[in-house]
Amino acid sequence: MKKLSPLQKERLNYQPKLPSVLANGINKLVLKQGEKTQSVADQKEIQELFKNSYGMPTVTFETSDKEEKRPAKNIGVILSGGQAPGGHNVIAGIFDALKQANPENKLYGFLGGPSGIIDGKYIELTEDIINAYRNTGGFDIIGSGRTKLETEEQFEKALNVCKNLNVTGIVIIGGDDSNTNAALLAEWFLAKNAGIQVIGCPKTIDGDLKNEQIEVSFGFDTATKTYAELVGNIQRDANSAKKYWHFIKLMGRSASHVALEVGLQTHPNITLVSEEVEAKKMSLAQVVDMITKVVVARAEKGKNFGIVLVPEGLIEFIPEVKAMIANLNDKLAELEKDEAYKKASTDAEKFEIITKNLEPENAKVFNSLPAMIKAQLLMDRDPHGNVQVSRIDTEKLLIAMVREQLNKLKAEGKYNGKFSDLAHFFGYEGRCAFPSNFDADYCYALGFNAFALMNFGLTGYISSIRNLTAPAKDWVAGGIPLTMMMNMEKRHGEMKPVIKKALVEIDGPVFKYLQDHREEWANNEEYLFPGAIQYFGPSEVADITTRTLALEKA
Ligand code: FBP
Repeated sequence: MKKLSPLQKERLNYQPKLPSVLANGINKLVLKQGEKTQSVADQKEIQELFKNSYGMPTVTFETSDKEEKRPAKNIGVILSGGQAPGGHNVIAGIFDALKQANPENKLYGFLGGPSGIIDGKYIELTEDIINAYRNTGGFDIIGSGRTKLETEEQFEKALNVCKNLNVTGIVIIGGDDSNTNAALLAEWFLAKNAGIQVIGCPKTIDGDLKNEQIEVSFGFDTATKTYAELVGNIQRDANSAKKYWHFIKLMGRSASHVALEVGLQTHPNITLVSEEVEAKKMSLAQVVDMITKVVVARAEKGKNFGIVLVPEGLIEFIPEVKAMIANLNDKLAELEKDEAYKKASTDAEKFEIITKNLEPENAKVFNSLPAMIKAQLLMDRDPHGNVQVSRIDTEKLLIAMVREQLNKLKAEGKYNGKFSDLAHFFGYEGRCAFPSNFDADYCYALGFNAFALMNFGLTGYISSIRNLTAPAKDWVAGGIPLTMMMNMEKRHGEMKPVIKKALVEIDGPVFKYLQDHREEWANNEEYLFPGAIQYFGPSEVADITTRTLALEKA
């Protein structure tokens, strides 16, 4: 028997809350169809690519007095992409719903992400296994991976594995890219008349898989609370010692929801928001200027310390850098076959070849960056074609550029402060934390609901639990067609159907809150100290969700 920490033991006993409609019993559910749907953009192209699964209606559940037990079935589950707190509870929710529907039902977990279903690597998830993981963080119950499911060969293999196990339904728990995989697989199974359903679940700490019906992706609540605790602690330290400027990069590959939410929970001196930088077409120099002004203003008041939050994806949102990266992505794809590039053994040699291949204005931007950042930009893309921004030291780039600017100002007699910097990156620290009560409940409900969608024979849907600022009993359960969230985007140099990312809306209430307060936060020490996530105690401490959700739903 493995040793458990006291909190581990306590959390295993936590009973997640379900919306009343689901708590009444899986076999008492009735399915209500809503409006037929359209994709968010590029309707013609998406309809053409998803002939069998395009345009389906949204659905919600209600309860009836009659019970209806369906024949036994086997279901498979896949954890896909980056870890997010609550994944184990999604699986526990699926398992409990499935066993409640029919004790003969079986749940298989495909190991190591989507590759598990291709390679036929799986385990049967039993009561004992599930019980050891309830309300815990991490994805270690079955592991995760980033394999992109998109080729005919992969689909064929997945079909064979499912046939062998008599699996007639797969739940894919993932972010935008993984749910794009789910949509492609659902469509392919329909086209082949394979009789295998696919249901997605909205996961990602980044918080960018959301829309009217998907109010938040799971993990965002816990991850942002974890980072907010750390940022709060650093603020207290900075305000005590009064000698460091802390530049803190926060995870969130593309959208700045994480940085913005943490900013609202802690009130640091500066919170950068990538979407604002892009909307205002700011250059890197202008971003640096904005930070430098605050550093100088605070120094004039004798405050040589402060906190800057930097969203992980910032670099890709600075228009000049974004254009350069797009050009670089295309060129790197071509250079994969170039002998001279393949043979280049030093960074300097690679930079030279890249410089020759880029458009002149992009080459200029590329070469304006420090060698460390240039080398990081050349690292492998992830399987979905994304730059791995978690490995780019944007916070260090900003520190170096702010320092340079301050040195110039000092030489001109316009700055007389002291700039001692510290760089931090919080990302992996938050992805496997014990899920907050909100995430524990939300995830369990998402999983339970995913099985309910499957029990009604649906495919190509994502599990949707709404009305999340209300008590869990009043949450609304249903499903959204995956194609409704799709548009066409360039990936690996080709136009592909993908789920559209939800970026921070700079005319939305969350960003507006920051905008209304940032001057005050820049100049003063309005720091908030959220402290550690509380799992027990008063509901207004232990059960509250994010400022983002509260402001969006207000
Ligand atoms: P998902 O979109 O798969 O949820 O992952 C998001 C994320 O946590 C990003 O915030 C981060 O940039 C990335 O994963 C890191 O990826 P990896 O775990 O492969 O290093």
